[in-house]
Amino acid sequence: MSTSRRTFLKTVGATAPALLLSKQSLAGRGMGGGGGGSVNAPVFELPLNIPPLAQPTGTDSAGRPIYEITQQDASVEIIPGLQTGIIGYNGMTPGPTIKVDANQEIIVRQINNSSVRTTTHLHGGHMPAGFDGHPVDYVNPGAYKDYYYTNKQQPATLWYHDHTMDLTGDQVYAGLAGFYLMDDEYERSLGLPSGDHELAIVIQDRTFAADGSLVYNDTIMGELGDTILVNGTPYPYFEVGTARYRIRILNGSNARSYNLVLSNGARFVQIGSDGGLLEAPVSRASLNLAPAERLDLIIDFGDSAVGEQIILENTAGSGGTAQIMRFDVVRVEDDPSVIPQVLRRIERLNPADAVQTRRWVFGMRGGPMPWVINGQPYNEERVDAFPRLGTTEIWELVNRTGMMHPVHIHDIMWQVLDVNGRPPAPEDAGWKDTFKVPPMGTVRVIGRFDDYVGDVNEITSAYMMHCHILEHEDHAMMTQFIVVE
Ligand SMILES: [Cu+2]
Repeated sequence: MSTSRRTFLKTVGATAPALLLSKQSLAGRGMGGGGGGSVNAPVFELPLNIPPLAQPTGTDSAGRPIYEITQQDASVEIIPGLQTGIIGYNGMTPGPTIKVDANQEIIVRQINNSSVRTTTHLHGGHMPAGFDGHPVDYVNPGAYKDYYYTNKQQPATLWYHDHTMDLTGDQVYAGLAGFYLMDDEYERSLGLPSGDHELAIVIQDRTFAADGSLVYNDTIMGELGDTILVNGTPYPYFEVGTARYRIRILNGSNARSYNLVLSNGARFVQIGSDGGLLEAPVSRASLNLAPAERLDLIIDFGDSAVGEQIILENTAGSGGTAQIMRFDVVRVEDDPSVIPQVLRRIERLNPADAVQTRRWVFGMRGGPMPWVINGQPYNEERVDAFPRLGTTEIWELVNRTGMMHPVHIHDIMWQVLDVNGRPPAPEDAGWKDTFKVPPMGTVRVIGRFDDYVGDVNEITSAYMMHCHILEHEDHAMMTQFIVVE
């Protein structure tokens, strides 16, 4: 590991993907209409990309499957006729989807053949300390790291992405993100839509220069693109039958939040959130989704006619960000799927069991690292909490700024106790790892630090808490904790 003292200067030098991202001013460039962006991305002309499933390449001495993923610079066609430089897992964005069962231990060997140093975090994963992708647990170009994932948790929609010190925003924007989907026998027995009626989509906003290169300005307030990609494709279409579909949605954008609706006015049925299934389905007309949050949804096309086209819209966007993708109803189908009224029992954590309440104030100050927690920017050599293994704590997330911060806590899943003093909405009442903390508001969450302890002398055994607007994270709205015996 690196123990070098971190400077708080954002150095864009040898470690930045400078060749891949053109940092140019957007001033004076018109926002395109329709598809948005400066390059006129096609709208509803390209089919939805489904990333390939990663396959194990072998097993370790304990019989655990090993998945090998290679991080590499690549040139890909995102906008037809143009080449875009990316950094991708296996050279693609999103990377291959890893699919595992809960409690199946695996090794993911991340081989860094890219031009930049990296770390890889499994977002939503509960894994032993030291494998969390700490920001300074660098994997240099030409090196690799075996990430040991125990998957000792409820099945959920996870994702793996870059988490490199100061450069997470740059390197996720450049393409380093992919799905990690967890399942189990119980979930498969529920009768939910499955097979080709089950898909995962990641929504990301990007800006492309006229030559096809990605434009990243590293705006301290949060990078907003003008073009929507779904699974790496601009404004795709997806053909469906007259049946229910299970669709997991990840907001993989650096900074943009979405408010999703269907153009035919139909409602969504939400069955899960960050940490897996809810106790019961929730009918929702619109879906507010902050960066890094996940939704597990049923969309029912059973009442639609063949030929109907239903657009997934974003009422929080305008111009090129007002539309996401289109579902084209192309065939009549029988639908054997069901939506059980009880999905999964959730053990309620009891505030009376909390041994500790910690208060974390998310704020802003002057200078190059303006985003702070409890008045301080992240410092890799400072650990701000040492929760004890097996104990329950309440964390108060206090926002002293005028904008929402999606706060993400690594290691364990949490339950929301209240938002500005009020109980969470049903869709936020399951297990979560990312919390929308409203402007000048407070969210209280409760969690139990089970299974894994770190080493107080080994900083890469710390887990992180940070804002998941990646530019806020990179400009220091991050802290770390080590779980101790
Ligand atoms: Cu933030």
